[in-house]
Amino acid sequence: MSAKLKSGHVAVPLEKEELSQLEVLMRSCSEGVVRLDPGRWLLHTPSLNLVDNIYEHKYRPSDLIIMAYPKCGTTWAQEIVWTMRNNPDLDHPEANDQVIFRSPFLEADTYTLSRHHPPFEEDHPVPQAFRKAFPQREDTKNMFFSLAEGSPDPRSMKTHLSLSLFPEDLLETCKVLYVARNPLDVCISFFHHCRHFIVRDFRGTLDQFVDLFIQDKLIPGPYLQHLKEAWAKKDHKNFHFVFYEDLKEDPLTELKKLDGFLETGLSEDKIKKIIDYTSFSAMKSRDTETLVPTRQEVAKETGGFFRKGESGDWKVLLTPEQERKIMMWMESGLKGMNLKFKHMRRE
Ligand code: PPS
Repeated sequence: MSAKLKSGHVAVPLEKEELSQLEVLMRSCSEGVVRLDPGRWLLHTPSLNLVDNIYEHKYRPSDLIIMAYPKCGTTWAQEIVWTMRNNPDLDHPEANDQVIFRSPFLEADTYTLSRHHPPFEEDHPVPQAFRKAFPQREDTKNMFFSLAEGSPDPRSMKTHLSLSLFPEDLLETCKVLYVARNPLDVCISFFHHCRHFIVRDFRGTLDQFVDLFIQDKLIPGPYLQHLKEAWAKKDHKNFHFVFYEDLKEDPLTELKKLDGFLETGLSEDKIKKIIDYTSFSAMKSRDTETLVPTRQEVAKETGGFFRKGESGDWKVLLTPEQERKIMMWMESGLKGMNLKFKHMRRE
């Protein structure tokens, strides 16, 4: 049965055959997956109402939405933005709280609603934060989203959903920071992520993962369409498009641009300190346990969530054939767009 979303998208459940193909490789899909059109976005079936909530939410002028396809450096951008806006002197008492509480992940519940995620114990930080914020509430279905709704201004919120799943007037209401990353690196980082996080539970090979990636069969759907929607808005005054590769290569220039966009008015000295504070090694050293279950054996093998934090790491793992497939998919999907990524060649 199809369903119509508040955004106007039509959600159609994946057919049995397609779903079972996916389920074999990605057990988290066992509760059903829907495809939204237009856009071909994919969602876990139990999270449809959450996407409606996100669409209908009243965004505020002081909100900043950090938008990116998974593994493009969203968490890094969250930490940079939150620090620039809330902790420029690096002395905020909540700076060591989990980033997800300071800079909420709008659709995080989509992963924890699944039976692949055991219900949170009462003493887990998420229900504890929820109880503290909403002592009277009995319905605990979308705890992450409720925490995002209730968090104080100015809110810096993360999403992997694409622009078209938000209200049409989003950019007239608040600002959006978009982070894009070389698709070859995104594919490798996503592969490790889906093996690491039990809420994804990928059990296949890299070859199988590459095929799912270029066939747009990974939740939240097609990376190239995600990029297209963002690229179309790149000149909007409330939209700031940044490349992961540029942040790595020249963080000072990128953070100065961000300072202008966010209107934070920080001195070069403060920006330099924030660059050190949000470097890969600094963030990895502050990293505490993830809030959702992970496979420790994968973390040991790969380095965990803060895995490598490099550009061009795909060269180590992708075979020439896998690289060729991704390049062909990119060339045809991004045809006619002047969107170029760095570190796309082996030399
Ligand atoms: S998620 O789970 O989709 O939200 O992941 P996301 O945060 O978007 O991306 C994770 C990748 O970003 C790397 N990362 C960083 N790179 C450079 N500097 C800093 N500070 C940083 N923090 C996170 C992280 O290591 C993942 O990339 P890979 O290539 O897997 O290392």
